[in-house]
Amino acid sequence: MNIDTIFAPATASGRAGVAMVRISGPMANKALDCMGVAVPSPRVMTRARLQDPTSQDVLDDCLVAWFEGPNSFTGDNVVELHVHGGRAVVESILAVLNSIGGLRPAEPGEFTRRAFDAGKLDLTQAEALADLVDADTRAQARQALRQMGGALKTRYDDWRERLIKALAHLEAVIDFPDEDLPGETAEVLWSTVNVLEAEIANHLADDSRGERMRNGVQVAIVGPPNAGKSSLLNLLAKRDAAIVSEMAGTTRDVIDVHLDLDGYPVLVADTAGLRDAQDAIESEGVRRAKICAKDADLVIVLFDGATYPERDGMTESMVNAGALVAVNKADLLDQARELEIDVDDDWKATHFISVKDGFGIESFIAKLTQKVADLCDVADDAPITRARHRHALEDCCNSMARARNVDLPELAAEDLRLATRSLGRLTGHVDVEELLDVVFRDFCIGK
Ligand SMILES: Nc1nc2c(ncn2[C@@H]2O[C@H](COP(=O)(O)OP(=O)(O)O)[C@@H](O)[C@H]2O)c(=O)[nH]1
Ligand SMILES: [Mg+2]
Repeated sequence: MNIDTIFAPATASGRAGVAMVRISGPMANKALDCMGVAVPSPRVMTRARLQDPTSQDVLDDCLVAWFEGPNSFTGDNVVELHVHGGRAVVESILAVLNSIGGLRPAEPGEFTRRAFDAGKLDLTQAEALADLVDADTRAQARQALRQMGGALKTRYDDWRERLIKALAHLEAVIDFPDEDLPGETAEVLWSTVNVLEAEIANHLADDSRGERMRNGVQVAIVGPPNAGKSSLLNLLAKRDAAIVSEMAGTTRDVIDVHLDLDGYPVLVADTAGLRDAQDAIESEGVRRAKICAKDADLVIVLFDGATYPERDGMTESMVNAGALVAVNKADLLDQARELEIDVDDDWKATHFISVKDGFGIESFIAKLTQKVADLCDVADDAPITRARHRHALEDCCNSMARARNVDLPELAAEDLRLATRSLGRLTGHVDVEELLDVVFRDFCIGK
């Protein structure tokens, strides 16, 4: 049981219709009492008048919800004060709570930490909760909600249980070498390990899609100066994020803009035009543009229609397998609209667009959206969403591979124990020994 009673606003600060202040801990009901409110029926929103305990001033006429532990988010006694969202109201309530002995302001993440400690959620669900709060797009929110619902937890718990059973088999072989163990024990154990290794490897081979969904797909627009890169960025952003000018070399630094592309999170970078730069600053800009393209998940290579069909060599070198290639200023090309069907091989996969008059933009954006979706959509409903997951799973696979390759069963057991611990780290379970005891108790050793 937590000794401290903590409190904090659960809603963002600033002017709003309603703000929610949460109190969690053994003194939560006492806090209500101090403010002149009788503890209401649990889980029923109840209207109440909060009073300052010293001056008896009314702090707010509000709604109060009472959750009696352990049936609450944190597992503690929890009070939610749904008050009017003005700064003065919230501040005065926080000041009163602070003045009550045994209450203190919560640390960041402390409510969720308590929920984790109380076993209300595992680490992957706690992470998903943070992701849901941070989600900017629908697809991100969907992914976070699935993970919060236990999609990863269920899978990792299942793997861990199976591995612990395999380990228990191995321990039996070690501890009872003279017993008449079922003949297939070793076989069963290693086939379990092999199947698990394959399942985890398959889960890992997702091309980081879940992580990309969480962080946003990095898209870089590159091309020669004046191709219309900044104009394209502004069109995608639906605002004047970058300066557009007929002066070549206007964009010198990388400009990032967050976009919601049909529900998918995208971070588009506008870059300096690729050319042999005129000065040190521009040359640094070109260097950054190249790095940006290299790090990007997707590169939009934009050629200048004013020079079509001549291709700029530096820009051409940026075309990679997944690149989205376009020629801008199609309005300048009389033939361009016919060229769409009759371009030579080199230009086949190219979109002819005009940021100026909108020609080809719709299908260009549709293609961009499709590519972005391909980069973060997973068939799996429980993708890896953090590097932390990836590292722990890789450690687990490495330990299993080592276990298979050592001669002594004692050494193999140690490696399998490390493998279960890696899985335990994912969900926050570390009590491997304890679970082994449980499994062992039920384990048949032929007696
Ligand atoms: N004719 C025409 N001009 C364009 C088009 N898109 C951009 N421009 C112009 O091309 C110049 C360079 O554009 P900008 O976006 O700054 O190019 P950047 O150097 O690649 O970023 C500006 O004068 C734009 O107004 C287009 O589709 N057609
Ligand atoms: Mg520019």
